[in-house]
Amino acid sequence: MSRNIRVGAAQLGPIQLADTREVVVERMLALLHQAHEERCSLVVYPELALTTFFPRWDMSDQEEIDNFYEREMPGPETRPFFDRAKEYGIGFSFGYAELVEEGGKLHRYNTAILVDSEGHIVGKYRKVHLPGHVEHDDDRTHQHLEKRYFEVGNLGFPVWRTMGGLMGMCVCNDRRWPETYRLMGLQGVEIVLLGYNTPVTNSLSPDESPETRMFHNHLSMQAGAYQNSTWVVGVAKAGIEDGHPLFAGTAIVAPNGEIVAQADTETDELVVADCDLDATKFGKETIFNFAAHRRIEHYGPIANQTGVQAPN
Ligand code: ING
Repeated sequence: MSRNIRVGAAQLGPIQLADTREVVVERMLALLHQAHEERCSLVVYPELALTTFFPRWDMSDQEEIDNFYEREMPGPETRPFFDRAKEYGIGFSFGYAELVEEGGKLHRYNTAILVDSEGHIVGKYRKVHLPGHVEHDDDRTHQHLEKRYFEVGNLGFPVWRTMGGLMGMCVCNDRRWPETYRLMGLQGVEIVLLGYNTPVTNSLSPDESPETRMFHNHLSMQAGAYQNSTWVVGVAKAGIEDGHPLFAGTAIVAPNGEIVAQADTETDELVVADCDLDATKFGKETIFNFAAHRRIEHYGPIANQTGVQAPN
C-alpha cells in the first residue's frame, strides 16, 4: 500500500530590495508551471518568499518596515498565483511577513500558509523560534533583527489532515529545534513543509565554514525526520541579496532520515521527489512508537524549564 504524493521543493534564488512582488510571483509561477509539467501535487516555497530577507536591515521607520508585510492573503499580487495553482490542482505552501489586526492591535508574524489543491487555505503557522536580536549589534558581521520585526508565533505547531495525509509546517530556525518536530510527531505528522533564509556566514562566528553550516542545516532536518518518522521538505531562498549571501541546500528528507533529493544550484530550482506517506509507518510502529517507548514522567523539564540549570 502506498500513499504517494509527488512533491516539488521550489527553491528561490535571491530577491533584491528593488524586486517587486509582481516579479517574484512571476518566478514562483514559473516554478509552479514546471511542477505542473512534472506532475507534482504539492509545491513548497521558502520563508519570506515574496520579499528580500529584510530582517538583515536596521530600520526604525515603521512605514518603511511595513512595506515588507502582507495585510491580506491572497492579496492583489498573490491572487494570480492562487488562481493558477487551483487551475493546476496543485497544493502549496509559502512563507511571508504577515501584518494582522487581532484584539484591536496590529501584530507582525513570520508566517507560512498551507493551501490545498482546491485553493483553500487549510492552515497557517507563525514562526515560534525567532533567532537574532532586537537592537543593533555591532559585534555581528551582519544584523539579524527577527526579534525586532516579528512577534513569537501564537498558533503552536498544528498538523492538518489534508491532501491525503497529515501535514505540518515550520519556518527556518524552527527546524533547528527538536521540539518543533516532536510536537508535530505527537500529532502523527507525515510530512513537514518548511522554508528558510539562512546567511552563508554566521554573524557571530565568521570562522564557521559554509560546509559546517550546510552540515547543520541538513543534520537538523534529517534528525527531525528520522526521530519522528516523517518526511521533511526544506526549501531555501538562496544566492546573494544586495550583497548578502544566503545558502541553498534545498532538500527532501525521507522518514528514515536520508536525503532523497537536493538542489544543485543557488537559484530558482525545482527539486522533485515522490514521497510515499505510508513510508512513515514503519518508524512510527517500531523504533519511534511513541506510545510504547516514551517515558513522559521523566520529561518535565523539557516543557517546564527554559534555560540551563546546571548542578553546582
Ligand atoms: N535564519 C537562520 C536559520 O536558523 C541562523 C538563523 C543564522 C541560525 C545563523 C543559526 C546561525 O537558519 C533564519 N531566518 O532563521
